[in-house]
Amino acid sequence: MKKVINLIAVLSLIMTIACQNQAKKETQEKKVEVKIERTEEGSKAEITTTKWVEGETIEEIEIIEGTHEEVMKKVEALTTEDDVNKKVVRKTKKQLQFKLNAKSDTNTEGKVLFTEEEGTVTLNAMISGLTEGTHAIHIHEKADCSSPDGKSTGGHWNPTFQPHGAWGSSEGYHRGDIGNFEADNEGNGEVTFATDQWCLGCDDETKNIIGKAIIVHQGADDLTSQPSGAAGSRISCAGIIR
Ligand SMILES: [Cu+2]
Ligand SMILES: [Zn+2]
Repeated sequence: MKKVINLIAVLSLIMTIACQNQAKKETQEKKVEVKIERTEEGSKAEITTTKWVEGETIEEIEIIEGTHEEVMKKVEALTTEDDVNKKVVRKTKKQLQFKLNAKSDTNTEGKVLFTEEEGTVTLNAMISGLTEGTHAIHIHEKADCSSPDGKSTGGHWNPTFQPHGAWGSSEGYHRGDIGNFEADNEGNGEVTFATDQWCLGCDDETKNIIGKAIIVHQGADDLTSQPSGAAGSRISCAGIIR
């Protein structure tokens, strides 16, 4: 099938509208991108609208097909107002970011970013003030970082009642068993971890990580000791809350 013939114009119209919602006092930002392609039958426009509302990214893709004149008319209308007949593909991206706070008399701090897109949650953590070498990172069961030793977060988050272990192990593992990462000789470490076994605020309590905590440990997780891998003291903590 020779459907898409030639790309005649990629017109990128970026509008950043910062408007204050009076009632809720939240700042909304919006970006609109328009891509126009000429096909055998006429033209096709893809309009991507990205909005940032209270830390959540919402992406909407609208596809308009028809004769070139029709498409251009609708694109024009769309970039001014929303009411035209169109196919809407809704794609939602959620993002939540937290600060990791030092615990157990350390200076271990950092940032944690969770992104949920198309059923996958990606964790990205940047951690500083570590001792060089291997450290464990887990999700613990309560978003309560109030105690100086981080123990107020409880044990490992384990909604499926499995033994502690290496992520993906056939012998079982906790849904909070992220594992280990390395810190360099300047005390910095980075963690990237993605899974479809978590969600940000869905109804499945075996997947929902909202209300839980991220804990970084002084030592390495041996991936076998019960109930938590003998990873030592809890040196940094962040509650996963909205
Ligand atoms: Cu832990
Ligand atoms: Zn565990």
